[in-house]
Amino acid sequence: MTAPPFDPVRAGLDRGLHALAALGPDLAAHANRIGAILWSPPRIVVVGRLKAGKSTLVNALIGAPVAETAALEATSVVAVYQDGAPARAEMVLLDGNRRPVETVRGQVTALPVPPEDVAYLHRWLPSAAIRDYTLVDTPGLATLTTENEARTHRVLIDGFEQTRTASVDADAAVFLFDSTPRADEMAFLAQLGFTPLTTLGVLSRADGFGEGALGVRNPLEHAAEHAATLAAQLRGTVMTVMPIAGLLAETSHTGSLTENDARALAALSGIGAFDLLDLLDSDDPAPVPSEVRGRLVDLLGEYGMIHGRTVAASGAAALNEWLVAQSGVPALRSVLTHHLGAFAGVRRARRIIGELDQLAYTHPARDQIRAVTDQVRSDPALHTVVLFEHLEAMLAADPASPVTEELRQLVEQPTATGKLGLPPDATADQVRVQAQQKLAWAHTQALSTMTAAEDAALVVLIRTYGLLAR
Ligand SMILES: Nc1nc2c(ncn2[C@@H]2O[C@H](COP(=O)(O)OP(=O)(O)O)[C@@H](O)[C@H]2O)c(=O)[nH]1
Ligand SMILES: [Mg+2]
Repeated sequence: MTAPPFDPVRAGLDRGLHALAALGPDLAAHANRIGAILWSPPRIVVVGRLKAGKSTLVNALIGAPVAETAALEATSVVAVYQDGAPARAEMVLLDGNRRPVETVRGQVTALPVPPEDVAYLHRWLPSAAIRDYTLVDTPGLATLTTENEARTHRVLIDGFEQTRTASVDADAAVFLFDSTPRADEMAFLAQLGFTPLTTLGVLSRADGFGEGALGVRNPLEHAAEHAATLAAQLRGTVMTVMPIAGLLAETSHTGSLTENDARALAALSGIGAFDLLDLLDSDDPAPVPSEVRGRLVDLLGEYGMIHGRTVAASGAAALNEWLVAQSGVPALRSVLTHHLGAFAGVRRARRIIGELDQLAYTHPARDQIRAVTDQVRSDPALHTVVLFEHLEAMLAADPASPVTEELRQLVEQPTATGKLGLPPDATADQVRVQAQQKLAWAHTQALSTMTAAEDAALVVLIRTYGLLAR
């Protein structure tokens, strides 16, 4: 394994774990267990109802057709995709035991035990695309199969609290919906217990949005507009909403498109859009055979076929590039790495501090363990993690409190100006004045708090504004 880049948060936690290990042999074992969480990449879970396009998007992000999109048995099981060689798969049973699973050309075709006995499928693939975060594909929710919903629920929620061994321990979620999310989807998301900073909304199947490929409006533009409206509406639940055409990304990122496909598509130029779609339903062999047309629809969808024809004349590479640009996936990748993935890392660090707290509750050496957790919490490198911890507590206790919003801004914004809600070009003086005002505000708030969480959060806010005021 290559050494991960230096990360001050990890370094701070690692120091804490070393201090814990030095307290005694059994605590060294605990330090090792907790250290395993520290050194594995954060996990991002992809959720949404059946057929929302989750597996298609997972394939596109990984760059290989590994997640099942057909109605195979494996579709009904949670699957964890982690960077690693050699490519292999294990199933994790409900009791936490693991068993190897055979793969055929990268696909799991059958499970040796009934899916209801499987907590999740753990797959390793050598892929740089999933080096910074592990992706978790889930079966749909609230659909035809209540079975599937129960399974997703069990691994993601029940698994958190009860069976740690069988849990997939997700740190962030990508939530897919193809129109406005329904009440049951929002309720499910709330149960998962992520913060808006660790939840990304995806308006999926954007190429078919609204009236679809034949509508008056361009579906991708229409979807982008709707995504912006949803992002504002769902601000309390998601960091943002991005319009994505996963199918176009899957086709272009997995190398499925051939020069023959591009030639066949170009041969369909000059036909009106309505006539082209009529042609797809007919068995007329001209101008390209119907099975070729079928393949093109599977690869490109209706929008991709209608609008990709002109580009296709320039060949498969040009068409591929066009698909990537239309899909919205490059922007999604960037948000996954720099925002959602980063906050998932913060959440993971918070979980490690939580593990140390838990140990202090249950272990006889509680005072010494407390000293270690106090040390970790006061490390300046972990300040954002501590703010995040209070943000989580405030979201549970009183999401509408202005303290919650302040915490969110402090965690979400990387710069001092952003943390204080100032424009990026604000001067040092303006930063100081604003920090002092916020400090005064926090002191006033502290006189009349509504919850214990707010009490605790204000102590940290006051410290933070004090630091920013200097
Ligand atoms: N046109 C179009 N079809 C899509 C898109 N994403 C997924 N699909 C299709 O929708 C169906 C369900 O997708 P899948 O990824 O299996 O959904 P899941 O149940 O959420 O995993 C498949 O037939 C996909 O080809 C998209 O962005 N555009
Ligand atoms: Mg699926």
